[in-house]
Amino acid sequence: MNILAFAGGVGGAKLADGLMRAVGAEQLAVIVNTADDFHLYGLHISPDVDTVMYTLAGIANPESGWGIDGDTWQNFDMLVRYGVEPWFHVGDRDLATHLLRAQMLNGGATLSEATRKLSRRLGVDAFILPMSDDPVATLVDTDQGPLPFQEYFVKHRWQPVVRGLIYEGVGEAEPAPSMLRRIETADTIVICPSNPYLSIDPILALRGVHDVLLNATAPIIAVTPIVGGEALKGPAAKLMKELGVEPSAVEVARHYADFINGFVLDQRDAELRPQIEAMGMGVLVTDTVMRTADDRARLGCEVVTFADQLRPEKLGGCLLSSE
Ligand code: FO1
Repeated sequence: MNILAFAGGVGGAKLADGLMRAVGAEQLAVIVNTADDFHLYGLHISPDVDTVMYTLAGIANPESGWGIDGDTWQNFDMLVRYGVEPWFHVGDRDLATHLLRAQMLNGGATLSEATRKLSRRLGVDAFILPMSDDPVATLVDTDQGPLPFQEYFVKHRWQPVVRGLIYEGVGEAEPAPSMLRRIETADTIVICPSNPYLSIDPILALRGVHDVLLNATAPIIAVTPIVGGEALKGPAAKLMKELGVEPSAVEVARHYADFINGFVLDQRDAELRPQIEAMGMGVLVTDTVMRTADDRARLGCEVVTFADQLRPEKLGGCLLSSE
């Protein structure tokens, strides 16, 4: 059983963790958005990659979902003392990741090589693959003018009204090594409950990815990031409204409809099932809200089992018992 997940920030990392618990780390590869990456103090910050890596290593901050549990902010205080007005919080432990990544990148390693080394050293056996080794940067066109992604998201707390999104560099960027082959050979592909526009679309926009998904033999399952018209975390619902799309699980399913075979809908939205089935895909209705590690594992297991029902020859997959 070989599971390939597409993920962005916190929601995606949680389901990736659930899939890892359900099938075992060796069976899981996670392709992670890097269009949120940026440079700060000369360091390459890769927030979504780190969120997935820390989550799978079991050291993510449980409250925020990003950063490291129990981290401290001495470097932040020192930056303030130097007269800097920092708006992006890099914890002291998190800083070690950025220092080592910078050392590896400056020594000629690619982002995917650096990620492999860092995640291995944190004891992560799942394969974490940044979507590209080339720079791609989301530029958010807002009512306050164009904003680099982290300025929109963190500095302005996603309050500016969004008019459009540009994934700068995506046309020239190569998908990460092994990514297209992994899509072709996966047994199951899972689009995690990440923001479709900010986290998943940059991956889909890379050359060849959409076509390979269209031709993939594996069942492709998307899990809703929208429940009851609201995002569980972050700006997905607000962004959808601002882009003229109704913030609803139906619209998320429609967004992916040309290449997915199955959609996981939250039980609070069960009445939307017929509308999604009418798009020609299978629907699993369940509790998609992941508060605890057990919730993640349960959802991971349900997604894997659902995928198995969508293929002609059953492979099984979930290692967890279903008591
Ligand atoms: N998100 C915030 O809202 N404020 C921060 O200061 C912040 C710092 C930060 C540092 C390292 C890291 O890996 C992630 C961090 N995030 C922070 C989260 C991150 O910027 C966003 O959640 C993602 O880019 C969106 O997926």
